[in-house]
Amino acid sequence: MNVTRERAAAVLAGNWLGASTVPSRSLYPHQWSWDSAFIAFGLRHLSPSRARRELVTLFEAQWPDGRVPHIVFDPATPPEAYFPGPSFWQAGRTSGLVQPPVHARAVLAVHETAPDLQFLAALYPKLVAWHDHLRTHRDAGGRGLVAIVHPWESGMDNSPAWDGPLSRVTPATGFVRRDLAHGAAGDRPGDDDYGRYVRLAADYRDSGYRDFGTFAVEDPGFNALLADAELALAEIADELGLPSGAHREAAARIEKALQETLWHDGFFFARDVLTGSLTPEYTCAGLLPLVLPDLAVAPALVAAATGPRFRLGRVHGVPSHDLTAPGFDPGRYWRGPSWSNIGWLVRRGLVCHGEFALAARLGGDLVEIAARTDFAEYVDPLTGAGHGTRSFSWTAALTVDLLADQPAAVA
Ligand code: 2M8
Repeated sequence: MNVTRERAAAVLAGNWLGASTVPSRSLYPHQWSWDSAFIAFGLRHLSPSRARRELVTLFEAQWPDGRVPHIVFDPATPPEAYFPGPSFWQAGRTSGLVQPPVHARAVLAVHETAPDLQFLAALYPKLVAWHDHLRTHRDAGGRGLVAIVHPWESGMDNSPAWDGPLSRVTPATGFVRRDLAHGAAGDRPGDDDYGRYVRLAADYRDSGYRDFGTFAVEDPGFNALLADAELALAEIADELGLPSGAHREAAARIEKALQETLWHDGFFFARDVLTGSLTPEYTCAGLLPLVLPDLAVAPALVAAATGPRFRLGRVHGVPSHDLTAPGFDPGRYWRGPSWSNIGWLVRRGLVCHGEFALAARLGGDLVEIAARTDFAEYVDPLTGAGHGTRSFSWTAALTVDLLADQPAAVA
């Protein structure tokens, strides 16, 4: 076995709790929704049964209304290990928010590596209920797009794209941040932003996890991943001999809405539903529609990715924020650093649109920086230096997946 693959496998083994994987033993000691999907993409090459278990465990925590919670708390982990924990959310053993719906694609990938129709048949109705939940409860703008109610739902917590909408929120006080015990303050969101996250989550909780409050945003990343997930669901339905047309139609509708309402002047922007305006920041979320094979504007989006704002192929990974923006910060969380899950998704998008050389370069670089930084949570796009926590699960898992797909990319 390749050395990098062995080290990545050891990270995943170390973060395995027995029925799911924590993103990090120190910073994130529970199960996270989209992390588990990315982790399954890697685990399928190491142990398909563990990959299936990872996803089944997550869906065992699905709410009766179809939502897949963004955190499933480990009862054996002390409450002070993570804030906000179960007593904050008051929702049993989960949080009440969601994260991007990358699960259908993960379920399909696990089945492709190790065919298991029983697994597909068990997960299919749960995935349908999950997507239905988003469609019926989250179309705040009436444009056929999902609105997120909290920055945590985007997975890109302190992205500059949320600064405008977040400025309406009064920061909460009187809580203790646990993340700073495990991460450098300069790598993490600032205190005011954190206070706003807590206030928004508390307000949403107090509404019974139902109402849109002061934050409702149509995120191009979340919606592109939902369209991609509908395409994956169509393939799952085909495998099971079930009708799949409705899933392809759903994907086409979301893609059309994305292009008609979030595409502006050569890029995809988020829309603040409360003001109706597009947020002006160029962030990596705007590149994620590349995963859609029929995307008409793909050539223009590839041009944006390789242009001065993201410099794909000439920096490490895919910067989370516009390199030319005054607020670009190469080491702070989602305000500049490159994350391996975004690089991995963009690489998939490049393959989809025939950009094979660029995809191979990006894939090789992602493997190399993951190995060199001990599977860092994120890296400085300009220097490749690691930031955030180390032995981070999705970085390890996606490295395993890249090595399986691109064996030449050996560090
Ligand atoms: C980060 O988010 C959590 C809150 O959900 C946090 O900062 O405590 C994000 O990077 C998110 O995308 C990720 O899923 C989570 C766990 O890795 O950490």
